[in-house]
Amino acid sequence: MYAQMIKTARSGIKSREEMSEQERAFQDKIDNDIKIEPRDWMPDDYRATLIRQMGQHAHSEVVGQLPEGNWITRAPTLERKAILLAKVQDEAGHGLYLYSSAETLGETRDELVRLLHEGRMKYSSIFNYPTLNWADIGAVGWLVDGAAIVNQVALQRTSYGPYSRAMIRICKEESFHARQGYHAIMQMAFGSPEQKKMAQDALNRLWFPAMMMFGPHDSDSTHSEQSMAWKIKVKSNDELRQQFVDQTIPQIEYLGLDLPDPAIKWNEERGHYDFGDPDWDEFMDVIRGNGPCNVDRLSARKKAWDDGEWVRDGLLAHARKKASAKVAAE
Ligand code: FAQ
Repeated sequence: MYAQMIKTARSGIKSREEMSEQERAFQDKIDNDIKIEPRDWMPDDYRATLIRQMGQHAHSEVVGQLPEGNWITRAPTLERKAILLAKVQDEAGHGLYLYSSAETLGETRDELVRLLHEGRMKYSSIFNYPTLNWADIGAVGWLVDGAAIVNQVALQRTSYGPYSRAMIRICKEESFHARQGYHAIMQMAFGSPEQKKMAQDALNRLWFPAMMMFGPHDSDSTHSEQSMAWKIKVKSNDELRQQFVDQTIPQIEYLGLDLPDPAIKWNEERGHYDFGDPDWDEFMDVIRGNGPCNVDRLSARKKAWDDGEWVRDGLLAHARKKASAKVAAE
């Protein structure tokens, strides 16, 4: 369904006068912060935008397991292994909440997965960067989950009920993820000179990719204007990026690490940190499929999907058998 919907041309934001009565009633609900629920009427583009964003978000959670999962067997202590295992498992759960929420819009999980595997749906750019060593795992928890939380706390107030409720649940788990990451990086930053060097290197490499997670500048964002009018997004890409920078700089200073960007400077007038731009050409390249790990990530997901077919078939056969036994007994 989504594949057909995205083919329909976007008509831009309609003024109140251009809206039909049904569209005006819908916009009034949004403006009054009344959640939209699955059985409510909604414009086709609202539905398609949500399926796109929630589907991409779900894919990000699932693909996001790969860079960290890669380190479960090599975690430095049993405690770190148990923490990482729990975190990676949580990410799978987040993917499931989000696929289920997207299903309430009439799209199946199988279809979303198919579109991902065919390269027709995206997932977060950040997961196309490698995790080279243990410091990267700390930095992923600290910076990547940290950035994800900034975005997801705002999304708790999104206008679509099932998405908003999924976000509330996910945010509770994400804050454990960020804390465990910061704790891991703290141990390295306060550890031996070699460990501190690794922490610095991880920060330097992951800083700009983490900044890219918020998407292009508002002026270059395709969907922001309409998504904000519909309160699918409640804060803009640039607002969220600034919030992330402001909360993370004092954390870097506490660790005693060098700032990863020479342009970072407190701006008294704005009451915010100034900072430099990520390389947007690199961002575009990564989301077009040409990042350092895109090919590996997609092939790992396709393999997992294919290898799991017998499990899905078995579960379906069992569910069908149970359902027909129930019908026979009635
Ligand atoms: N990566 O018009 P906009 C996590 C695309 S969860 C890839 O501004 P929008 C947890 C965008 O899709 C991380 N593509 O788009 C975890 C659009 O292309 P399209 C995921 C990106 O949707 C931690 C085009 O660029 N979080 O990390 C990216 O209004 C650790 C134009 O952009 C979410 O998905 C990007 N970074 O705003 C898991 C949160 N940015 O679709 C495991 C929900 C933009 O037209 C381990 N999503 N694009 O072909 C959102 O809030 C929004 O979708 C944005 C983008 C803010 C990401």
